[in-house]
Amino acid sequence: MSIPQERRVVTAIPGPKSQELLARKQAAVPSGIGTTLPVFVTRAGGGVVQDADGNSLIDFGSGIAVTNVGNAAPKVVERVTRQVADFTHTCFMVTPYESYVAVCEKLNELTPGDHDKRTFLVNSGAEAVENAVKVARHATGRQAVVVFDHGYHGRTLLTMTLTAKNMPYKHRFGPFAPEVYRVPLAYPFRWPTGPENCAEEAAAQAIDMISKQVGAENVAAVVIEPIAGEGGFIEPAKGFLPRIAEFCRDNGIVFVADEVQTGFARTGTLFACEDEGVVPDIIVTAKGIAGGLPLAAVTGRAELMDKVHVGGLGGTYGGNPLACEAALGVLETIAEEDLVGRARRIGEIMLPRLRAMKERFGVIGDVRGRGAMIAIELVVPGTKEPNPTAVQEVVKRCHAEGLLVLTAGTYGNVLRFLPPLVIPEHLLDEGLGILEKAIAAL
Ligand code: PLZ
Repeated sequence: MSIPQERRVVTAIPGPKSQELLARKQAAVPSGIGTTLPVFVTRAGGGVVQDADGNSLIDFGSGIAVTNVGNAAPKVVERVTRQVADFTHTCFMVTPYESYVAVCEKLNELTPGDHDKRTFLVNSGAEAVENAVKVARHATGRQAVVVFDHGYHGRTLLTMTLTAKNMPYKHRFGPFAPEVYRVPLAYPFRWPTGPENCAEEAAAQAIDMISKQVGAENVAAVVIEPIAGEGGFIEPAKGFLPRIAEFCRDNGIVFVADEVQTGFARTGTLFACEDEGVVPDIIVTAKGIAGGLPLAAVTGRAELMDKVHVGGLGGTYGGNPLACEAALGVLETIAEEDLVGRARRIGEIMLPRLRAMKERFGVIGDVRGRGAMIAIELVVPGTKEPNPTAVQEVVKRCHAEGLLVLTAGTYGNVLRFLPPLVIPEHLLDEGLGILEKAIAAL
């Protein structure tokens, strides 16, 4: 790896050069575009991000679960470089090219289920979720869409409506799209009657609400993240997802898995649905698909996808040739470097360390996640009261020490860890040490 795999903090974070750039940002970019950690990046790779002041930070974020194969992964660079010299765009709907088809073939093969599938490509996770809903509505002739508490699906009008949390995603951005209904999610840590009853009770409540308030026969799609991402890395209690999928099957409802954040080896399986053997009718992917080039995909049962009339789906840039080459490079890298195994290994290192910290620190209420999608939920010690202030404190200390961590959660009280799957173990270890010190200092 050409970038030294080491943490190096040589200035305050952010340093003077980053501060200068930050001032320019503030004058040129609206404040609605927030910044988690205001260091300006010059290079990144493996497990580190380098900034304009010569600092090298340990990356526990992967650009929000995108650079699973690492930044500028060799296979991605090689393919994209070749492609950029050959041609940069034709529009696949005008004159097609092979790489688009190759990505779709790969996704049809690799996503859960051995049924006949079709895939089409778009630019972002939100666009892919919107398109999944379009296909489900068209194919079923129904309109209602059911989503879950704590869900996140994007920032466009429809996907913002599908998203659960008001602040910052929906506040003053209404009116919202019609025919969207929200039901409870099996959130084990916060289930009123305890985690052991969570799956069954949450599924029963969700199904009861759908049946009574909407009518199953009016529902086009149920859209769910197999692990809620922005909502706080909530892994639904085991049994919940299969029960909801079964209900969908019994009632002709399209079960849509939003694997935008969980996909591409992140959780220790290629897709998170595989954990409980759930086979979605449509699976939506983005983020990790192309190492950071803008690409997203909708993969679904051929008989649903092929119902839509010619010209009913598409977009100017969807499946851009550079992004498709990147995706092929990503899929090769995942297979050749066994990144599914690497994700599991990361979980095996992180979870015991974090569970030991939970024993030491009452502020850690819950440790959860799978593979390299791990989180801790901070509470007021001795209670389950969300503790977003403690999260902010810990994040500040981690950033100052050169560890890039992200937050999440409906209550803003979750620290989430999404290292690139290629992160060297010594950096993982060092990062956990910094985190532990930051929590101890509370
Ligand atoms: N579905 C499950 O996680 C994007 C959002 C960052 P786009 N999550 C990161 C932010 O604050 O905007 C996401 C997701 C799930 C859909 C999306 C949307 O994907 O590529 O950001 O549109």
